[in-house]
Amino acid sequence: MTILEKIKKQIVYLDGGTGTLLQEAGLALGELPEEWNLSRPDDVYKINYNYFAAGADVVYANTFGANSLKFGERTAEIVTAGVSIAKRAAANFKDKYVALDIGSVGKLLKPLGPLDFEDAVNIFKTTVKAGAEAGADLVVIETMNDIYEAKAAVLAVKESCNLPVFVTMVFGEDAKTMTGTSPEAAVAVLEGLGVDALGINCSLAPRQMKDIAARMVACASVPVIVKPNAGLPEERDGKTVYNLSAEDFASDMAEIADLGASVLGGCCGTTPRYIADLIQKTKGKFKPMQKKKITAVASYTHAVEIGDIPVLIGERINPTGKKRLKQALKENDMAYILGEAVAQAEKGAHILDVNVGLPEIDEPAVLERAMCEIQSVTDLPLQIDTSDPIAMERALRRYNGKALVNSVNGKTEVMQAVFPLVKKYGGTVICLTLDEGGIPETAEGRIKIAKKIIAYAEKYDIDESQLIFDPLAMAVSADGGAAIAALGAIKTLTEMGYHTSLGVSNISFGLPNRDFINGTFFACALSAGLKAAIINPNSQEMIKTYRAYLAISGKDKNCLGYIEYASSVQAEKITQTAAVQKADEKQHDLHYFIVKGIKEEAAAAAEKLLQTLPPMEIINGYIIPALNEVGDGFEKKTIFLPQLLMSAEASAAAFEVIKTKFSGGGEAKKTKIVIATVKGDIHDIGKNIVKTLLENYGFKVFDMGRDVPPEVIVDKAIEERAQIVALSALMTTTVPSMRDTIALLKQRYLECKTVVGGAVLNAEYAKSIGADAYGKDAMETVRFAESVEASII
Ligand code: THG
Repeated sequence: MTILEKIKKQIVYLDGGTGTLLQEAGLALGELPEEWNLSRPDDVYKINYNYFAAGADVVYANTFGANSLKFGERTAEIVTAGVSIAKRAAANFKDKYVALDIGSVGKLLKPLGPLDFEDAVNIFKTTVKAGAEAGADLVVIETMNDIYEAKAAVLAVKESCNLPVFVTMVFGEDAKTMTGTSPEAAVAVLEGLGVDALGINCSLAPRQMKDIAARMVACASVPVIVKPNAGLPEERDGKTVYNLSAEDFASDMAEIADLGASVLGGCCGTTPRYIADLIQKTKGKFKPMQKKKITAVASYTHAVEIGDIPVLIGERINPTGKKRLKQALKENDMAYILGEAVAQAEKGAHILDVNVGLPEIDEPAVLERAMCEIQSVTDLPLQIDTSDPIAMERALRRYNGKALVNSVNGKTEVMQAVFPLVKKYGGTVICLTLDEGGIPETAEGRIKIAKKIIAYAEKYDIDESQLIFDPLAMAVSADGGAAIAALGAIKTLTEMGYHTSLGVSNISFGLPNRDFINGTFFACALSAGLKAAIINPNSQEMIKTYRAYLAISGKDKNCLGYIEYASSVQAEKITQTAAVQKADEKQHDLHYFIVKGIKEEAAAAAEKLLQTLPPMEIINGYIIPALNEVGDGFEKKTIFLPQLLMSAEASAAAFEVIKTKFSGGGEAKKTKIVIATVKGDIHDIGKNIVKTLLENYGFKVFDMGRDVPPEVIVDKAIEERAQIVALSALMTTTVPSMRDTIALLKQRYLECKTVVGGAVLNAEYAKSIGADAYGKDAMETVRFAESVEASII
């Protein structure tokens, strides 16, 4: 039986925490675990063997960190050795599988970090090719904090071999990944990419994974993987231990199996004993996954379902009839597009259409760039609107989410170009009901084309749940029957169980006061069953129609949405009459551009303010309040890490401009901070984020890099008379060296405060190793630094 057959028939058991066992076998601090594939193959073999013997069906080869960033030219050799060892262990049993194990490359992808998306794909490819050649049965991509990196890894697998691929992401207790991805978004993106099983691993105990697992089971069509830690970490006698016994772990896992997760194993701290107990307690609990037939798109943070509640797609990023946008596109002026994106999001759009098609521009390049930049200012899912398959592929490949694809139609040539892209990258597709014969005049003609498209999509293994039909609204000024035909088709398609979309504003081309027609047509279309409306969200006529429709159709419980909307409009009117000058929506200031993370505009706004205000007033009146607003949002979880960093960058851009006007110091904070990833740990993603943010808040930061010995950190703190030492560690194995650093600091420089952070830490643990504060995230570290700053003034 292949692993793909097996996961459809029974619970499949994975192994436990290989790292924990390597450590027990004597892996030294700072030593790369994958080195042992060459230097101590017998120890690795024993670990693999013991997990198989405990009953695991699948063992992860010791290749988690075997990538070319860490091993360079030796990568293939290390990977081959790791897979071969696991295969030798598997050969002692029947029906066992070896997984090539792939973890994060250890650097963040652009725009959050330094690594280009395609470079990440290539790094993963080197590992995948070696692992596939060495005979792995499947590939597991695990412990991913960033869905974008997971996407790069999946593409690398799909483009290098035909092996099955499983993906597990790391979620926090707030049910979000580090970059803010929800379980539903992760499922939409990963299933779109064609993974064979997906789920969650590391960071949490089984109990804390329950809700997340349930949410995944509710929307996934492929088996859900749950691979938790052996409880929460605690420090005992200088060692990290996890607080759940094998028995308790297994009992909690039984509840997770009852929820319907069916690929089970353990992560940090779970020895073969845990796997044996897990198997005992969950045997026979298998529940096959049902195909969910959910129609959804997703950004990197959240999924938007096309279904019961109609969704609004903002049409404004489209050069049709817009001189200003055409000019912006020709001049590569992204700021204007970003402004349109943010404005539509504020007006309540759920998805943004992105169309940059102009004859005189390089559409593939501009579309890719526009998609990437728009994602740095809004987390709404995007709709790729192009008829150029090359532009479509580039946008789909680089999009950090599952896109809405606008569009395919019934022309054979177009279906042959679009469907393979949708199959490869994932996407929900808008299908225009036109073909070689044009747009049929009648509703029946359009339905016929819809059926043809469904049959054709099936050939590419694209389920009809991934299709939305757009029967095309044409100008009613040119053809009096245009609206009737479109509405008839919407109604019939809805009755047949299909989702529909329309470019609503098409209807009014050539007429005066287009909003009047658009609003009424929109109401008719909603009433006929329209599920996705491409509209202008800046039009009050359209938004009011939408809000009113939801209320009168019973889709707005207790009319709460309507009341909120209608009273905000009322408030807007009052402000407008009271204020002497009419509120001009486009008149945004520096504060706004920092909050929204629009770098260029922030710099320009700072430049302008400098003509009338002294630098300090700009900093205190605009920059700091804006950063605080974003920081508060981050703490309340209304804003996520990517947006936080974009705002930090925008404030840095403004600060650069203002700096030039400073005569003397005085602006900077007094607190000096030495920051480092501790000895033995080479992960610096978290540390770099904290550093960026601290600097943007005006602190003087000395970055010591990663794998830094205690003496070096303490020497630097003393030399600079630093008030704070900030320490980062990602791995359980390196937390002890964090404690050593704190101990040495207390010995030699007692006045200095310490703040610690990292994936395996928590407040209690931080306290137990003697830290003054636990930086749960970057923002909390900033708050701590601010409290120290306040105490020295
Ligand atoms: N179906 C699908 N996609 C579509 C359409 C559709 N994409 C494009 C279009 N139709 C929907 N988008 C728009 C965008 C702009 C306008 C109409 C539909 C529009 N623009 C004004 C003009 O041309 O005069 C300019 C507006 C302004 O400057 O304020 O009307 O049907 N799947």
